[in-house]
Amino acid sequence: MFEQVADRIRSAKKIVFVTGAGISQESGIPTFRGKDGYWRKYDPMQLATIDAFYENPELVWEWYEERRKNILDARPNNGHYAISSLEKYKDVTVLTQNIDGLHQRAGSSEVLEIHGSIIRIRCTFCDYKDDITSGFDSLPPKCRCGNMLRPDVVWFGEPLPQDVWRKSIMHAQSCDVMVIAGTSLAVSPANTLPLYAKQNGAILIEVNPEATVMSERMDLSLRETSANALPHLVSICES
Ligand code: BV8
Ligand code: ZN
Repeated sequence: MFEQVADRIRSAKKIVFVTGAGISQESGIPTFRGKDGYWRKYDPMQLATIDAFYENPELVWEWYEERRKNILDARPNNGHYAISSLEKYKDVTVLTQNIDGLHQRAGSSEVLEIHGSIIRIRCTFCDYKDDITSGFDSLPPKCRCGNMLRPDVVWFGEPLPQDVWRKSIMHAQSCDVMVIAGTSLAVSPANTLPLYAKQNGAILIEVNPEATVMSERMDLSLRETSANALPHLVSICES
């Protein structure tokens, strides 16, 4: 099976990666639903929502500030670097659910952040948006227009940025191989991306130490961590 898939990877022109929290786990960033789950006291599903933000903006901001500091101390791992190194051989696009920016820090040049970025901020009222380059004197931070600022992430119940989602579907529908790495595929509509790829005849490869709800639809499941498995996929393209 692996050999068949290896041939398809070797001959692939366009490879799309769909990544989730698991690919950053080996950089020391906790996943959402794993045993090292995020915020011991709180359920991310209860915090990463617009209602939680307006109910208790300080608490939600504290959660994001703690995560942002942890992310800024983190380094990309071999899984991130393997994906960026593949750009030497293939047309590579990364569709990530992660908000940590580690793919870009590992050198990937085509990254779509379908759930936004923890290192970007935007106003809850006007169209102000900027990178976060330092801490805040008080939480929640305020915009110069006087309204609250929020992390530029997509919360549960919020639509994904339209242009990013439209481009993500276009990439999924035009790839030869889709590698789904480090995601439980529990969250929609991100979890529909493999279906778009499959519809277009792409080979689906899952990289995850555990099975997921879509494992039986995969052409190949590598039951390994992404930091171990992804460098092997690259070596196939190098051979
Ligand atoms: C939308 C940003 C429509 C914030 C995130 C019922 C009620 C209410 C809503 C819904 C519902 N049913 C469905 C929905 C929709 C909802 C949804 O899917 N809910 C799920 C949970 C049921 N989705 C939404 O709300 C989305 N919006 O649908 O809008 C709409 C349209 C028009 C108008 C209005 C609305 C928005 C979803 C985005 C939410 N934001 N993140 C933040 O991060 O703070 S989602 C969050 O979960 C992260 O982005 C995370 O990445 C993502 C998905 O999780 P995973 O990445 O997969 O992480 P997880 O921990 O689950 O899994 C890790 C995997 O890695 C595991 O499989 C593990 O085995 C593996 N792993 C572990 N270690 C490793 C590894 N793999 C490899 N190597 C390792 N070392
Ligand atoms: Zn404003």
